[in-house]
Amino acid sequence: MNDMTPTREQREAALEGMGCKRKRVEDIRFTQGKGQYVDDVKLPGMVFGDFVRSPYAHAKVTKIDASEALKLPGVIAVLTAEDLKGVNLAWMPTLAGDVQMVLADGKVLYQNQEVAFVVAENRYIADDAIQLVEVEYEELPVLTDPFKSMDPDAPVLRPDLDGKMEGAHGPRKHHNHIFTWEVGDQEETDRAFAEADVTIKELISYHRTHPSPLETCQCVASMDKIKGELTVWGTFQAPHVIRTVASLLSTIPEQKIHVIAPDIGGGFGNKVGAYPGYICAIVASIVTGVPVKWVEDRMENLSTTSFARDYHMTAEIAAKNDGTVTGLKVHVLADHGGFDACADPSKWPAGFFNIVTGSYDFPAAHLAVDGVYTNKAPGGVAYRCSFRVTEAAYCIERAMDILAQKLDMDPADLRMKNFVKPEQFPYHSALGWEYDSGDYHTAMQKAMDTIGYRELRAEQKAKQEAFKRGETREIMGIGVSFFTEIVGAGPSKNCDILGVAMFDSAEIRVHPTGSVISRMGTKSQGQGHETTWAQIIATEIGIPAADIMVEEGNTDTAPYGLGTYGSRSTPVAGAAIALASRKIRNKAQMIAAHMLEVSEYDLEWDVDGFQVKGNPQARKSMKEIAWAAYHAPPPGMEPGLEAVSYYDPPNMTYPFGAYLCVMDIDVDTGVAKTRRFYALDDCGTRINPMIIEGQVHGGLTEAFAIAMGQEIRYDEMGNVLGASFMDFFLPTAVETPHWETDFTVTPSPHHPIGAKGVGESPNVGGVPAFSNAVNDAFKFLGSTHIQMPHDAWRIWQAAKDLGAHA
Ligand code: MCN
Ligand code: CUM
Repeated sequence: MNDMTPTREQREAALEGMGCKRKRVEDIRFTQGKGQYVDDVKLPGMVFGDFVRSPYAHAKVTKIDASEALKLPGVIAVLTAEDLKGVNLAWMPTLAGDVQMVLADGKVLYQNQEVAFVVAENRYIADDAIQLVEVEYEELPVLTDPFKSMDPDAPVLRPDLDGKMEGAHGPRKHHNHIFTWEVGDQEETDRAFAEADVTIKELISYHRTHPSPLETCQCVASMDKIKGELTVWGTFQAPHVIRTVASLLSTIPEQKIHVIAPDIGGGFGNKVGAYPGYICAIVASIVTGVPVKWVEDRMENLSTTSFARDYHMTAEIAAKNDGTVTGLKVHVLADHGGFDACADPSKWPAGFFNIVTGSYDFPAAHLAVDGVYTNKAPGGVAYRCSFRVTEAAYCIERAMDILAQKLDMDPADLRMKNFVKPEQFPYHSALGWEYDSGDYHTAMQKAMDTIGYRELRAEQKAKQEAFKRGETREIMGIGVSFFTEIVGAGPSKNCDILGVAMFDSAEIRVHPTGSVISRMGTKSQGQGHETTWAQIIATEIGIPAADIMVEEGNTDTAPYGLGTYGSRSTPVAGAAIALASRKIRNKAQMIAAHMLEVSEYDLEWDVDGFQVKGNPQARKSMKEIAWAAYHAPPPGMEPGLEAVSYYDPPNMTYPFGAYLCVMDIDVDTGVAKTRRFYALDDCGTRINPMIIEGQVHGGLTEAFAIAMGQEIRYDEMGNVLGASFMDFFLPTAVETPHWETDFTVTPSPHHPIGAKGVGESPNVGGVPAFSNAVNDAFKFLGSTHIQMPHDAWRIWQAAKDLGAHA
């Protein structure tokens, strides 16, 4: 070996494979303003569509007169539900088994609902024309409180469902009832409660909020009438699904529909579903024969496209005096708005909410969820939610704190006592899941040691005494949160979208010179797939990540996939990428054997090539093998070096984490300052630690926003409050606390590289950490539960109600 031959370590480092803090390759264009987003798509002859929207939350639409609007120069068409009826598109199916109006058909169900679609030469003319469309409404009684949805005299929101007492998820109890979903053993749970030493019960509400991505939802539809082909560029988290849905609805054959999701400026679950804007742009392009662009503004985005949460959870825990939990009962009232349009691919109407037993070994549990209609925008599954895991984690983490308080136990100690133990994995939960792997005690202990938990508790105690003596007006809270996530939708037994099983895919082609193009069925919206997918391939086939191009989002070139949401990309597509790579490596091994004139069984893999066992000098690098695959493959073998893999995961993955928040609160102003926030995440094998850290920083910032102020509220008239950045709390660097991140690694036993998802974990674990910190601060004054969001006004009010103000 001469001095110039790189060492094994140098060869490994050159790959920038798994475990490397590789810099994000996509950021080269993003940080220079060179991303190509939907609004950058500009086609010859392109026109613009925009909506006439309802000012009322509940009203009959008695008349729509577009004649004045049509007289405005530059206005091309005005579509209403009557026009859409001609193509059977006035209503569309939702991903939750309901139907939804595309344009108001006889009535409106929430403020800003789409009433008519104006198509004009430019945005400004469209906007002017909207003012000229005359719509007559007849107001109806408004229902915004989900607790009143099933009152006997509650207004009928959905006359289209009149008399239908069977919904997509079983029997309906009332005209505003959508479903009841029950899981677990009620009898056994009742018995646990009857025999309990201690029980707690609390209504824990998770308010309505919105993911509010930087880029709103938008699309450009272009129908080529000569070829009979439709091309749609859009902000789609699941482009292939949009193609299938578009084909089913339009009857255009699927091969003649080209769906392209270009760069996306954040999705956060807001861009999974299909919206009236997409349908109207497509229909308008078919009608007019020219490309039509639709771009939401901020208010439209916040008030009409998929909101998040609005879950009202009554949690009860049964326990022994020593703190051992024996039973969990949860009832959820779920506010789905005017249509059940949850972008939920699980087979259940409340997603994976049955992970609500959390990280604790509950021997018995029972869960019931009732979904109801209200005069609010539809949605509910978005915002780093893992399909209702955010709500479930908040519910159980708040409830465990309340139990600790009742037992006069430390909340961290209560958790430690009840954690599922390492030897119990794979663990079967009382509500039906099989947790793949975990080591909760180690993670929690590391978190407590790092932050100095016992010392902080001592400091808190001293502060409480000083407060009681009147020496300070500041109180201190320590928020403990330990979450178990469930991501990787999903095994076809658990999940599908309109009947399509939720596998994902990867196609990898190695070129003669040893560079690679690879395509996946997922679609990054900022998560960094172009960087991380190349790292998996680099490690698996020994070609440097810098020589591997990753492409997603074009349905013509990418293999069919179900898209990116539910932190599923790593658990599902990540596995497909590893398996496709291994197919390539297997073929490469045969080629190398031929080149080295040995049996393939005499070869072993070493970083970036194959070497003869016991004679490492006899080796062929992957680059050499790639050339040979095209130049001189073994006799009888097909030339080329490429592979495809479609992966249907055998189970979900179960990431977890321990989050601790230290907060100082001024009771006189209600201002809460986050002194420290420590987040330990375990997402199994880590592909790119820097990207994981970025995901955690982003998710924690969103969790902070949600817990501490962000909300989509409605008044009794159904006016949506908080639908602009004047009222909707979007934290900037000024408000955002400093994040301390940490990790443990417990690989998933069923995933080819042992990886679990991480994208949503910080929101799942973060919100309870903040809320528990606020609640922990006040509990010495006798409070058990203060509802979110914890903005300064509400904290001030809570302090006042507890008699803490002078
Ligand atoms: N990763 C890793 N090692 C792991 C797990 C993940 O290096 N063990 C990396 C992945 O390779 C990927 C990123 O972390 O680059 C996130 O991976 P994963 O957890 O699989 O999640 P997805 O890629 O499926 O992303 C979806 C998730 C969801 S559901 C929401 S909502 C959310 C989130 O990602 N939306 C985001 N993070 C976001 N980040 C940005 N910038 N923009 C969004 O819209
Ligand atoms: Cu639930 S928000 Mo993400 O799944 O796109």
